[in-house]
Amino acid sequence: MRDRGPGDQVSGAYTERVALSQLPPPPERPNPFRMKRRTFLATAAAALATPAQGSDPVVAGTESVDAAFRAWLDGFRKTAISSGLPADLVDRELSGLTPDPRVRGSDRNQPEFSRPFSHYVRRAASEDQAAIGRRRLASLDAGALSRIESERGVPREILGAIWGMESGYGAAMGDQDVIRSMATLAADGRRRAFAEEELLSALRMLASGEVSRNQLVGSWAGAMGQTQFIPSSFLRLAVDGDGDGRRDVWGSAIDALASSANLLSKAGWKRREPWAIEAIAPKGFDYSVCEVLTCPLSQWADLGVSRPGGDGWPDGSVEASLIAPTGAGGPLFLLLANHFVIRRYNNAVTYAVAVGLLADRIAGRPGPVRPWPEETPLSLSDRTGAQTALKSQGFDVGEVDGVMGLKSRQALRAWQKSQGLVADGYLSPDMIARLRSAG
Ligand SMILES: [Ca+2]
Repeated sequence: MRDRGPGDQVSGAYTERVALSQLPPPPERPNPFRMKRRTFLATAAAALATPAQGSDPVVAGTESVDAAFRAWLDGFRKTAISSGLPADLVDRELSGLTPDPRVRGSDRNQPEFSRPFSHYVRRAASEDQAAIGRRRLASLDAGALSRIESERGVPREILGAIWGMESGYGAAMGDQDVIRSMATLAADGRRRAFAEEELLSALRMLASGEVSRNQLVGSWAGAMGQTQFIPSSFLRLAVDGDGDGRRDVWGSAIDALASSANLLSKAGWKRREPWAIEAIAPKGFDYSVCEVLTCPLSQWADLGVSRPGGDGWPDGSVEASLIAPTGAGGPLFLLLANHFVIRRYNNAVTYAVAVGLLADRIAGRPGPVRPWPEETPLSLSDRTGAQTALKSQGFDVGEVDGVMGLKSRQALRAWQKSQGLVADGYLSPDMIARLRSAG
């Protein structure tokens, strides 16, 4: 992960794990196998997810933070031992543990400016990145790669793209101690259930003897190795791809890619199906169906949606949903099931679209025919101002938090429709100005 997007950051085996991205700063994404089909980030800053739960942390001075950390640690120690972990191991790993301020910072960081969708995906899926991916894939054992593809059904370019997104093809796996990071997040309260589960899993990895203590390093969100698996995903889904009898997602790229293929395969990857098909909508098209309507390609055709160049659909019965991530003026994508499978890795549209586009490029397929529009980064106050204006006019945006999540995009589409505008749910400076003058 090194180049992650607009709102994601913790990605990786998150959704089945979590990995961290590097491009922008981190919001998050805990939550493994839950997939939200129609949630996607229209604007760059979106993926920030988990709202605060429990106590609002910090604020207080260091002493009370430490006291809160110690109190949590005492309770967790009992939980760990009663879950069956050996007391001597638990005591050895937890004694003397202190919170990691870097994790706190990462967890709370919300960028002032969102990174526009197209800026993110163009950088993540650049020709340079694709060239590195092709070279790195070519350096691996070709027989092992072919075996992974035939056993799991996931093509190597998808695995390569995830590898690139998650760790820069193994170059940046994260150097933060996973036990300390998870303890910090757990004590902090907002992601307690997630972090405690991952911490228990990390301790189980040690208890089993399968990994050594110094392998438990990764992103601030606990994602480890070349394809960034969180501990619970490692335990459930990591596999030995190179046949040496060990699941080494740190030192063996083949193990890491085989593990990712296993994750995707278990999440429902469909063999020989693309992640998306680029689409063109007719004049006067009602974009308010974006993100909310899932129907067969034949029905999209009935609505006037076509493919650039006039190509036919591969199979009209395949279900798809439409997104216009940069508005009606930019590329449109009919997302197929495999896009949502990629979202198990990191539940952010930006991330999954970047993986798809990078994979296409690694495989030598052309990118979108329609050019990306010029996009302007929006400030936090631009975004909260738009949400406030929508809310004051009676549109339900959810929380006014500067994150243009699905609810806010739906509200914007409804407002655009009420104004006779193209209802694409895309927040541009022009739309912000219209919202302000209307409010
Ligand atoms: Ca191995």
